[in-house]
Amino acid sequence: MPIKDSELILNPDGSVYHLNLKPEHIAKTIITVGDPDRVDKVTKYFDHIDFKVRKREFHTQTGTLNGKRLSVVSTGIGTDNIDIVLNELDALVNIDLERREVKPNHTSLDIIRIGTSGSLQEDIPVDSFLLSEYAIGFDSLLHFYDSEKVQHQNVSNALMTHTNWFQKKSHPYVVKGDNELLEKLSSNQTFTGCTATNVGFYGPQGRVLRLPLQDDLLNDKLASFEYEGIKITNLEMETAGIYGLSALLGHKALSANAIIANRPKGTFSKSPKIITEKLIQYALEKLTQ
Ligand code: R1P
Repeated sequence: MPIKDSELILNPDGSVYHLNLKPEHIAKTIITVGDPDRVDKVTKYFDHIDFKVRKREFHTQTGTLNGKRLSVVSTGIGTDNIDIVLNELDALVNIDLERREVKPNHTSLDIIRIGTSGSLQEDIPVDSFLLSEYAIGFDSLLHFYDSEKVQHQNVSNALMTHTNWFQKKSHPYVVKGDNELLEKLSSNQTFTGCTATNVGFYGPQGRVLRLPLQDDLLNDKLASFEYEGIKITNLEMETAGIYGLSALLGHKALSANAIIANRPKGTFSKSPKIITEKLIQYALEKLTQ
């Protein structure tokens, strides 16, 4: 049975609905960034750019660097956008868009997030690089999929006990990044950690401007959590969605974070653009070696 028009939505030119891409427009290695303007900051290092398109917060460029074909796609902020980006990228390689049928042979993408993040640990300073071995989603995205098999439930159970988790918040889900990509991007310049992905930037990440929080101590409890060597290192807004959907769809994913804030110390990088630029250079070098 072909996938219905209302489920797999295509634009009149045959491109996927939000990303505006056709299969030939993307590489097998995809770098995701949050900010649409960060796409140029990655592709300016390319030897050649052969495709560009932009719609809403989704800006894509594809080209080559050192003979490797790469696409850079902006996701905007949040795992709600990640649902769109991951499903549409997967459709481009694993669904025959004309016949509206899942292809018999699966294609796996390498998906590398280059993003910014705040450290929860005093000893992971601003202006450092952190690779996410695990991610914990405080959003509910993965629970809408048949996803128990990719979740590390023992870790989330321990976390809920440790934090005395407020049940009206979504049930945290724990997912893992890809080991090969982690090894490829690791060096003595990187920390490795477990990234907490949250549904907002202010209250959900413990920031108080005018509104009191349900739990003032949540960030401290996240920072002191430890389960079988897993410690929560940093907070951002996309990684758990990327890891969860990649695991379900059969893609390899890794999130690389430029640490621009240290929450326990209350400090913010003096040069967030520079450290993000350095992470872009670092990731491109590792990916094209
Ligand atoms: C919040 O300012 C945004 O910055 C972080 C968060 O995950 C969120 O998307 O990542 P990016 O710099 O990749 O957007």
